[in-house]
Amino acid sequence: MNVLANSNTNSGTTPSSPACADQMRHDWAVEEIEALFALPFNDLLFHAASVHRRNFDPNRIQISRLLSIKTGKCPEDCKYCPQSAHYDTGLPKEDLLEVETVLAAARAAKESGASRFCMGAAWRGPGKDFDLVLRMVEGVKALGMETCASLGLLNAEQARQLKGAGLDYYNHNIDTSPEHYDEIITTRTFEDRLDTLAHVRDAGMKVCCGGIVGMGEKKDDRARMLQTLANLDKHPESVPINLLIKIPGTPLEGVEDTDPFDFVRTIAVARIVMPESYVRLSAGRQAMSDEMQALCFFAGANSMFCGERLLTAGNPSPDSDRSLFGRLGLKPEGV
Ligand code: SAM
Ligand code: DTB
Ligand code: SF4
Repeated sequence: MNVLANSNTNSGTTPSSPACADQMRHDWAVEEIEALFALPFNDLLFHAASVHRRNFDPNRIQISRLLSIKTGKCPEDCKYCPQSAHYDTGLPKEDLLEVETVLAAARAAKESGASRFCMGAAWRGPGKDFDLVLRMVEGVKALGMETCASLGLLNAEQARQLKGAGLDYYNHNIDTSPEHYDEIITTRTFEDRLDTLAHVRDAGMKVCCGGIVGMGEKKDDRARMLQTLANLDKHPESVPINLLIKIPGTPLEGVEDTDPFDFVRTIAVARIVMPESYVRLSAGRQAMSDEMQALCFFAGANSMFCGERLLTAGNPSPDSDRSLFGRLGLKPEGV
């Protein structure tokens, strides 16, 4: 199979003037995606970079800022997560933050160059404090920022209420392949997650959905995870690819390290199968070299989280990110 059939050497085109539009496919066979993963690294990166520059300015990165609005004590058993009540990770637990505290953080994020503010809550899904979260969304939207929230499972009504409050994106990851899923989470199913994504779409919000690399999955699981995302009726507008942050106390703390090139391959394949989506280089950047991050950008990553903290885990300092952007000639989107 010629998996390079649609690549060319075109460079520097922008989304408004694609020289050769990439086909938006929703019928990827897993064998095709595995064949992309199996390409020689240089061929894969060349293909992905070609797709990237046909659809985006390759030197612009969308910047989001995360805030944990409710930390810890989560009833779910996600084996990677510092916030699950099932594991002792020593994390200080907090109730829902005050609306004003969240808005002050959003103002600071905007001043530091973030265009999107993402609020995460360690919930199975929204509960009694949901009205306060709706006020947070309204307030962040009124600042002129893009809004995103990650609150766990949603029903149709909750999705409508979030849309009504001004939520632009909802983050809900599939995390891994359908086959590997039960090894990682038992308290909610892969289908539950797909149902939430459908409610988000039906309510008219943009979908932010991706997964994690480095949880002991096989290479085929990465292909199946990306196949699931690419074969959704509509590609998620934003696809976070997280490198597992190994959290002491979680069942995955001792899992084997991922080969950095395999992580870059995952970014590249995501870029090829979802040509118009933002692919986000997400959690795990503290464990990556500058060179590895540069390869991820070349392979098509064009979004990231900036700020010292993700939800509860660390992230590179704003100074080191500024320096990296300067050295690579990258610019934040919207500046
Ligand atoms: N509770 C909500 C949920 O699960 O949808 C929202 C927050 S949850 C922390 C959001 C996502 O963060 C997870 O789906 C997972 O992909 C990612 N994540 C959590 N812990 C991580 C870790 N240790 N390393 C990498 N990614 C992680
Ligand atoms: C996503 O895919 N990654 C972000 C966001 N969506 C909500 C969260 C990463 C969390 C990393 C662990 C922590 O900070 O607690
Ligand atoms: Fe809870 Fe989300 Fe962490 Fe799972 S990933 S334990 S749902 S906070």
